[in-house]
Amino acid sequence: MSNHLYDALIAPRALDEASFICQAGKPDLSFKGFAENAARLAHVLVKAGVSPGDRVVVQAPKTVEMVALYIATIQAGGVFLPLNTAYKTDEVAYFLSDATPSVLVCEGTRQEELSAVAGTAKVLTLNADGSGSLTQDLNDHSSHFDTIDRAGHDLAALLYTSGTTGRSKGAMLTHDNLLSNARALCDLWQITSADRLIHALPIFHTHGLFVALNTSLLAGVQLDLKTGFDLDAIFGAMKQATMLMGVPTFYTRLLGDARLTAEATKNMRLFISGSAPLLAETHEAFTARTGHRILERYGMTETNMITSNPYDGKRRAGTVGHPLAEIEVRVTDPETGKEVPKGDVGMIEVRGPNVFQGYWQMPEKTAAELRDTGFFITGDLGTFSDDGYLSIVGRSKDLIITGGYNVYPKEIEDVLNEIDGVLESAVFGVPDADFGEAIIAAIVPNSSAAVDTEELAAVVAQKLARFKHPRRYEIMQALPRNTMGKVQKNLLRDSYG
Ligand code: MCA
Ligand code: AMP
Repeated sequence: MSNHLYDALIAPRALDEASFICQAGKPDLSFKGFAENAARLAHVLVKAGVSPGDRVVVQAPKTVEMVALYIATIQAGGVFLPLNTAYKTDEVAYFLSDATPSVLVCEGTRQEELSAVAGTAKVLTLNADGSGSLTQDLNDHSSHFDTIDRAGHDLAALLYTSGTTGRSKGAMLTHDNLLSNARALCDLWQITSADRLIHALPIFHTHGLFVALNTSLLAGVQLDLKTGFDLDAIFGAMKQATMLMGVPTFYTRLLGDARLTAEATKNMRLFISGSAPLLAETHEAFTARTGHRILERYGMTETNMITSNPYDGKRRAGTVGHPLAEIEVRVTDPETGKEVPKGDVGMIEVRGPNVFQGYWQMPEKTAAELRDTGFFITGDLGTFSDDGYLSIVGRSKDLIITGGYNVYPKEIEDVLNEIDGVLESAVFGVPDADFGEAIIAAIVPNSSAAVDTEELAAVVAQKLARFKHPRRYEIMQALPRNTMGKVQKNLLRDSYG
């Protein structure tokens, strides 16, 4: 009997009484207590109808119980599919119809609206305080569960990532995709059981879910689970912690607080940044204030982590470092797919044990982005320095990254274009001191109609998660286009940034 991921993450510490995870308002749990709760939850999942390979969709507040549910799904042979808690019912309905899960776990307050779109999935609830139908009879179940066999090539997770066509794609990630990456990161970042991680990221994306949790479980790190990014909580936690993983917004917000000093961070060993570009000036300002060099790394939902600045060597601001162990990165000409000379800018492609198996039920999209040779075409443009540091210099995909969340303009434009009185729209990102980029929508009304921006905002609010809402609407007579008729978003960015 073997389960590739579970056996590496949980089995070695299943009897360990050392403290593992804490969350305000809840008793601390040891590794053993955590593993037992995960086993009980695995029984609940099986009772609810989860068979090996079934998807378990979770849209629930961040809790210790949700972390255990992730492990329970793996132990029960299921495929974990977490969703951003900000997604509206329309958005969740798409994921449910595409992934056809056997179980949906959601917050009690949303049970009714989500049950209406859940199809045949059994709906269970999990609330912010850990209560709900998922956990209510937990102690009736055995703390032992006969782990379901799963090989390295079996699916462990399906993570949706939005696309340039506006339709989200489910990235199929195997047990080995996740485990190989966690191993590479633990080795490189020298993560050990002496570490304590401040976990303030959401657990529905790769960063907070896999980079943070899988490495912590693998190395036996203590987890200080925070439900969100709160400066008071972070400064309090830094006294005992050794590591923080965050998006650039974490670091600009820390820098905006006078409490950020060398003294306040003296117990910390490592600050990691990723998911969006960290400005070189943020990097330098952080060093000046604390003496710590932030370690920036680069990854994607489809690939987990790809490159990282070195632990011991020079952490170079404005670069994302070197490829991780066993991962190949090449920079190619987007037209020919041929590698370009070092120093030239091209498409970043990646191959290795980290690369996903393709998009769920989308063979054409998979074929377009995953070459027969195993190289995945990231859509990011980059260049290697002579000494092998990769810098990301742009994106060939029309994508906005706001506070570490990816937003594809097409999805918002589709909603706007449907509204009466809107002839066409163009959504673009402009620099923002807090979120890195902020969303703006340019609207061209029908000649006969006058559009009311408040009405536009109301429709968008009903259909799309808050982080996708344009911060501003600009009404114009026509969109700037090039001779090919393509909207020139760079001109819009220049005018309205
Ligand atoms: C919150 N709001 C946002 C965002 N977050 N708007 C745009 N972009 C956002 N990211 C909205 C809120 O709903 C609120 O709206 C208003 O902005 C102010 O919220 P605030 O309280 O200041 O925000 P927050 O709750 O403190 O959240 C900011 C945050 C959070 C901490 C940066 O967005 C966050 O945790 N981001 C991390 C995302 C992440 O994990 N990315 C990893 C993806 P209102 O005023 O109307 O209430 S994985 C990935 O990208 C790859 C694989 C990788 O390499 O890691
Ligand atoms: P996602 O599709 O949500 O997994 O986001 C992945 C994208 O985030 C990548 O394709 C990059 O464009 C971006 N990204 C991740 N890490 C970094 C980084 N350190 N610097 C710049 N962009 C990054």
